Amino acid sequence: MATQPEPRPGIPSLFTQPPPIRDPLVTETTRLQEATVEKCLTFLKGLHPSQTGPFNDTGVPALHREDHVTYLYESLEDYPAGFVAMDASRPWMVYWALAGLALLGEDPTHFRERVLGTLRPMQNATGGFGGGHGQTSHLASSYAAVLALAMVGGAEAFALVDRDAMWRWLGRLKQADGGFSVTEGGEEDVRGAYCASTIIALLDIPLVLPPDATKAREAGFETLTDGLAEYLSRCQSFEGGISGSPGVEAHGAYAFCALACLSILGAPEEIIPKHMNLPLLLSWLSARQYAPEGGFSGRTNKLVDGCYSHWVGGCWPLLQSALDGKPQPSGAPPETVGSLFSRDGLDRYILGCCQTPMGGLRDKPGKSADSYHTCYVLTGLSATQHHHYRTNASISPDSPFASAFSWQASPVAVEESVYESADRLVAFHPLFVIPHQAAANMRIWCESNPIHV
Ligand code: FPP
Ligand code: ZN
Ligand code: K
Repeated sequence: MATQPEPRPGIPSLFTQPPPIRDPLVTETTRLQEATVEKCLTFLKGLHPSQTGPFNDTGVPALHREDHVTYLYESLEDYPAGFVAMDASRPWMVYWALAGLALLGEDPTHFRERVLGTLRPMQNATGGFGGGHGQTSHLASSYAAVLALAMVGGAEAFALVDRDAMWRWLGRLKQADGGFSVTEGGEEDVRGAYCASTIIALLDIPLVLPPDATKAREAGFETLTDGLAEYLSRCQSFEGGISGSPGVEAHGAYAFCALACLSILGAPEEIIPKHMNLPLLLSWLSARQYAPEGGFSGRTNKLVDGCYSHWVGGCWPLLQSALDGKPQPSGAPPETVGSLFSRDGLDRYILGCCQTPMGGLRDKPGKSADSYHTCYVLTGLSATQHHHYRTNASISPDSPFASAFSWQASPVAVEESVYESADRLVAFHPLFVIPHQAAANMRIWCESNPIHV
């Protein structure tokens, strides 16, 4: 029998051995799970030939910062013909690259001219941005476009958005059940709710319903946000997780959309327990983190994936804030319930299993890097490196979004972490998923340049 090579020193046995309890019923699902664990274990133990290190004394490889920076710059260049399907996601490509670069400490404002030139033709006169020039407006591409504009910053970027047309378009997307469809005549789900509320909050879009918000008016609503929290509440499933729309399977990506949307609409400690069964949600969300992998899955009986480092990982600061309660009058971080997930486990999965040898980050070992995973794996790493909390000092104290603009971050001590100080990333706003200052600058500029409706 071949002897198993020893893991690198400093790694707790939780991350070097298969789980002690296994499902006795063997199915395609359990076989895939076991194969994934085996693959991840080699990387977690630091033994895969592609892992060049350096490894620290907790057995964790360094973040290959320069390689990831190069990968993301390259992601904004030309693509071969096989990438034609990405032509409907061009604002996303811009957002993922800029967000990833910002997390890594690069300055996204250098891209201002290029981003303005790229996004300008994608805006439609009837409101919103399409995925490319000549394409129908979609809430997801509009969300990505608005976040990219916030990151490059400056009056010209903020003024590029036709906010009057955006307001009217959002009114036409608002549905009779309180939610938003993602495009006119298209499907309605919690992505729509989150993308719409992000756009409304960052661009200071008037809340009053526009004249042609027919469905919302007929339902008796008066504002774009009426009935939205109640709609999200109906998306909590029997498992305690949150689904894309009422009655279907809970998924981590939708959980983030719903919890971030609620936390835009109100203070987490009030609005989340009011509209969600918190104990059930905590139980489902806790079950998303796996051992030994350390990463998160998106749903029950599925595999870990690096992008859930953000979609699931990003739920934790919001739930922590809900449990911590009202912000301190002093502006100091609150007494906290503490970490609700294993930061070390997630850091080990990200740094050990998600870095690709040529730069860029991935879903899991065996998969290729792409800019979507690079962005959201890094967002998750940044989230583990910071305590996110709210203060009474909102940059928009008198607006309905006072709470959303009151978040602060303080670094988690590197001595208490499995990564090194050189691996530290920039803190992101936990609701808008861009740098804090980028969100603040866009909101402040829009407040001082209101649209009159
Ligand atoms: C399942 O894919 C994934 C989903 C049902 C949701 C995907 C949505 C997002 C990632 C983000 C949406 C958010 C915004 C803001 C647009 P799968 O079956 O391939 O993956 P799984 O096995 O991990 O569930
Ligand atoms: Zn993924
Ligand atoms: K450390």
